[in-house]
Amino acid sequence: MKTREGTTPWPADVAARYRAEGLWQGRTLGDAFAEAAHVHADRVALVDDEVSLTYTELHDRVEACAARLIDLGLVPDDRVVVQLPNHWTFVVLTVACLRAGIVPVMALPAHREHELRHLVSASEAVALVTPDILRDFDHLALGRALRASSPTVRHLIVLSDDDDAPDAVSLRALCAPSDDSIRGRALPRPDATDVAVFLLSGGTTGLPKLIARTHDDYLCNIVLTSPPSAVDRDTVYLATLPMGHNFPLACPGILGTLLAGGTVVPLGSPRPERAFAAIERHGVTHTAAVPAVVASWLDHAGAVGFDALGSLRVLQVGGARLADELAERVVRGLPGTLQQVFGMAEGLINVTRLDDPVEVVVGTQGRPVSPLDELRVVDETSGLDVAPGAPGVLLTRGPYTPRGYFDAPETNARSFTPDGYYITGDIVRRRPDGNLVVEGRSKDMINRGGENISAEEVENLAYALAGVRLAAAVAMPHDTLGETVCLFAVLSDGHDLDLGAVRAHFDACGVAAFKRPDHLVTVTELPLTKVGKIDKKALRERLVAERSAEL
Ligand code: J2J
Repeated sequence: MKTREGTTPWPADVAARYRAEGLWQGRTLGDAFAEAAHVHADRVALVDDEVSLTYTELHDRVEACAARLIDLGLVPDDRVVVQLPNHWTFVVLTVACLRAGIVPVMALPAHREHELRHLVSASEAVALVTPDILRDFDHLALGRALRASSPTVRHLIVLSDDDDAPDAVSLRALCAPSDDSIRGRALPRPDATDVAVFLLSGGTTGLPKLIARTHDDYLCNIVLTSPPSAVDRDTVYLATLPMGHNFPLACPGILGTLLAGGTVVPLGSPRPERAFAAIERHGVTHTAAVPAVVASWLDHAGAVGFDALGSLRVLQVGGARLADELAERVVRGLPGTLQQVFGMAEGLINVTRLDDPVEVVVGTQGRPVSPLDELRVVDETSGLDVAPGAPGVLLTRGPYTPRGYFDAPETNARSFTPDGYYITGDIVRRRPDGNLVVEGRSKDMINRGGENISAEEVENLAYALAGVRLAAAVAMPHDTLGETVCLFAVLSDGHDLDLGAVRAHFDACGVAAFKRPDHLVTVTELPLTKVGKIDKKALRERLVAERSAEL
């Protein structure tokens, strides 16, 4: 299938307006990078423990990588599932794909067979890019198994220290400087309206949905998020969140930094010891984190002081609600300015501005980055707009919010209104100054330290366990992660179950480890709503009540 066939276009008059307003520039991300590389030629674009590349050098490797992908037989619009740790090769490969019109599908390092198999098949990927072994997990073996069983995957591309996998293509070799055989080769040129990248949704109903982002809309996303974070040629951006996630990739993140002439520093772990060392060593000015990571940085700074962070100018925090108390500690303690970011791979990005009063920065999740972002806050049941300032479900559409998930008509009927608003499932309050406060969620998800987990997916996996008659996964409040996964289960007579067995079962199913239940509560019955559905609200309230009883 061509990617275009699975996407829901913006209505022609709306698209024309975005073009007329200059939000859609008719430029591809690859061309935008090539222009930046020309302007910032000798400045350092990408640096880590292994390489330090100027814009000219990075551009050369990008062009070479694109040519080598074409030599492998890949053609524009081919999909490539990319599962890489934060590493310089991710940047070269991603920009090379953007340049040649090959579409990366951004998997996360935590994904396992269950998720990758789905991504490969939903995107009809022709290639899979993985590390060989990462954190004791053999990605190469899994890659081989996926290739063997997939009708579409032809190539396995592997990031490895020792290139001893004869049946796989070496990612390092793909990302090497150009040589005479490929230098100056003409490459295909995608159109700005083509799909540039597939991001993943948190997935309310099971496995992640694919979100097709066009060059026009994703460049718009980057261009709009850059000024509010003051990203410019002096920016040194540390990427510790998984680089294929929308937040570090393009809000403004890696791509925003590269288009501005700044320096990107990939780092494989957000652990405070490593992050602090990288910030000090590279003079990092900007970074993005989820609240749980920020909490660990604050704790670490409590022990070693804030000296290593002296260069930090902007700390973006998002992915999950930052508790006001934690926000205050950041504002008081950390050098630089806190920026709250309430964003989503589906589009809409809200940010607090760097010159906002402390009360806004601490107590809100910011406001949209574009005046053409349309927002409605509606009553969950009636779908009508709530009174100004009252909480309701956030709906949105705009120049960088696609009108549907890729090739998913049924989900789209549930997740989008007929007039094209994305139903975020987030419960927000809009203050008179336009800033949003995220109050909760109507979608059945658990946000575990910024990882969005579908309750339904956890329940489906639980039902495969012998003896589970009824299962309900709900969020359990947690101090640093915000929420963890609590599984309530009603067992059939004569059956027993403990948490260890549940977690072992999830591992055996090959699902990402963050989806494993953290708690198991076996019960004889589950509360039901009036229409007979499992009453998750009651279960959540029970967990909250039990927690406060413990305190
Ligand atoms: C509360 N909930 C939040 C916040 C996201 C920037 C930042 C984050 C994401 C992201 C992103 C939140 N407070 N500050 O793509 O570009 C929850 C909401 C939202 C969902 C989206 C970006 N920031 N959330 O987290 O697609 O529930 O994107 O709908 O992974 O995370 O998740 P995701």
